[in-house]
Amino acid sequence: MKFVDEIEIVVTAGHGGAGCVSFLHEKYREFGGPDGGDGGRGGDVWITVNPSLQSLGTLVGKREWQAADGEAGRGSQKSGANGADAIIQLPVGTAVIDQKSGHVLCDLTHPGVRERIACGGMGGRGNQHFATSSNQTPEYAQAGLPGESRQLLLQLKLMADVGLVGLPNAGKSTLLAAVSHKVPRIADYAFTTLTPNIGVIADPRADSERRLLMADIPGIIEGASKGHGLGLSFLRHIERVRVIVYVLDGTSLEAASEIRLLRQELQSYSPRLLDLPSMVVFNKMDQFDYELELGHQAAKELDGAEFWNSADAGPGPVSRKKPAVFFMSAKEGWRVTEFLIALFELFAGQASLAELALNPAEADFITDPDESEQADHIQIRHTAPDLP
Ligand SMILES: Nc1nc2c(ncn2[C@@H]2O[C@H](COP(=O)(O)OP(=O)(O)OP(=O)(O)O)[C@@H](O)[C@H]2O)c(=O)[nH]1
Ligand SMILES: [Mg+2]
Repeated sequence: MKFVDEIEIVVTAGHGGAGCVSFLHEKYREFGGPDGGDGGRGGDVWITVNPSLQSLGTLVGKREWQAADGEAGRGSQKSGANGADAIIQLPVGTAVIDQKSGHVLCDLTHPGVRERIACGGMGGRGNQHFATSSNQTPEYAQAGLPGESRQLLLQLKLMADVGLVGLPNAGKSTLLAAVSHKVPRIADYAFTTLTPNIGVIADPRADSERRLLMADIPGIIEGASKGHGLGLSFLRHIERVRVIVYVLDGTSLEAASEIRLLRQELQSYSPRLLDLPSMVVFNKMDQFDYELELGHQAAKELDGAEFWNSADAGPGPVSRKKPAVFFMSAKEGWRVTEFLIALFELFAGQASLAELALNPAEADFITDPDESEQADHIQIRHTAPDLP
């Protein structure tokens, strides 16, 4: 199914049923008085999380959601039935925004959330309630009230523990493929990844059963925060991550300026992202004699970069500390295990989203129909040879 992360829908709760005007006519009780029953309540519209959904794609064919109207009341004091509720199932991570007010009505950040977003109208009262001493035969009953109606914007922000951030072609998707069962599209050109991929990664240490969700998003270019490239449409998918991994093409000699650019774009999108703990990966090291040529130079350049230096001034957020730097090859699997161990260390003592999700296997956000059959179990590959 196509990956859809934003959609507008209209929801309308049910109209309340009308109250009934009726009079009791029985043998020997010809004027038995008013007995019109009440109308039923209109159904409500609810939103719930379905953890097995990966995108808003299921809503593409259904933009209007309507709960059932309440039934009208009947004679003999019979109330009309309440209208059935409408229930909209959404993937975890969806924000529900009222288009008119701009308010976020609810943010479905964890499974189990259930929110009423449009209330059904009250049923009208039947004429049985309106008899008075001066009017014992009221020819009047209340009409039901209309249900609430709202125009909603649904925005999916993927839920992941770790976000891979890098320029196009740096090897983000290759890294995700190296550490998870996910097989994203990988190719030697920019913007291979057009929609985010999420994979489940496992702690490689034998005594650990920990899991994390890792998001691979499309490459970031200058101006992404203003919508350039694939821009805002995917930056939102790293808004909720708790650790950022900067992935660099290690064969480029521009490490510091690349990280500066990536951080600028993150900051313009949401400054909070720079306060997150991070790691740096120099990828594609199999193409380089990194110890001799690039490693020292790039690491030194990065080491001295001004954006880490504020950390040295004293205690501050973890993010301001210099991140661990890994020279690795995602393609060959070099240093991938060390990288993973360090990554899991950052989550020591705190539960990951993968662990909080009801079923981690279901948290595999499949974004491409060709990829949908690839992941039926969690598996980690760390069998490739390490750097000599
Ligand atoms: N030699 C070598 N090539 C790599 C490595 N990692 C990735 N590549 C190659 O680099 C190219 C880009 O890899 P991708 O994983 O598609 O890069 P990406 O960062 O996801 O790219 P976008 O999705 O376009 O942003 C592919 O041809 C990969 O085979 C590596 O460790 N070593
Ligand atoms: Mg990619």
